[in-house]
Amino acid sequence: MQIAVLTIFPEMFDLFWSHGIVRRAIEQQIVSAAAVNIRDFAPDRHHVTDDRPYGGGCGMVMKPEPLAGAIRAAREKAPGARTILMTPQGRVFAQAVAAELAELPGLILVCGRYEGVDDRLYGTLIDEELSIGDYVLTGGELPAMVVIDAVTRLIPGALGGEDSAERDSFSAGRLEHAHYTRPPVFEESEVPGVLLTGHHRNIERWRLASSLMRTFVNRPDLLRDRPLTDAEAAVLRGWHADIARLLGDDRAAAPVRPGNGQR
Ligand code: 9D3
Repeated sequence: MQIAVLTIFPEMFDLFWSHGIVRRAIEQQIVSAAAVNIRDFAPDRHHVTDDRPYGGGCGMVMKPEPLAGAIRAAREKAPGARTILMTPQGRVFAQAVAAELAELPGLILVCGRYEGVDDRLYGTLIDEELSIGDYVLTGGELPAMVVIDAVTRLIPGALGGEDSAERDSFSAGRLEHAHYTRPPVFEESEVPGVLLTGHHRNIERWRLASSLMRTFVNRPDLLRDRPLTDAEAAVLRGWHADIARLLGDDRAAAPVRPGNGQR
């Protein structure tokens, strides 16, 4: 995949390209990456990229000519690429969006700064707008890095030996189970015994329960939005029975007793 980022701060990407999985994907030519300076496409002598808003008001707007020039140049180098403007107004980025983008031959990510870009860029030069969530940043550079990071690791070969893409789909729709490594006791706190037994069937069961517990407590919305798997339902039924026993409700499960509150 060809990735071009259009920004007035291309240096922000120098460290990003040179570490971890993104670096390895570039070295292995699974992706090509370039940060292009929008200023280089400003037609005026001083390479100005912003101007005051028509109609008045505070803040500045990104001028259309440098952006249009940078986008056209990037499109010529990356035929078939999707041009995406990073903006708080965009569709909210999520794992499903990352998976969709990972299928494309190229991405041209345009980073806004100031109050935004001149609205006349929408339509022909921009295919889509993306936000990374509902909080206010100072520009599209960090969001572009977020998108590139999430997309790169989904491209076949980018994760090397790790079977992590597989595990993504195993745990899809749930938070990950707890992880532990040596030592077995750290500041009085022990690794759960089952993980030291080598009993893989029990370890799988424990991990499913750990994953389900974290999801149930921190992100119950993830469980509401899809049907439960049989394995998940079995774990929940186990907890349900344990809780019923603690409450002394287990023998009275069938009829609803009057006077025991709602439900
Ligand atoms: C809240 C009103 N605005 C500024 C006073 C509009 C505004 C313009 C530009 C707010 C933020 C920005 C800069 N942010 C981005 O370019 C951006 C962003 C973000 O701020 N949050 C989440 N995703 C993204 S993608 C690009």
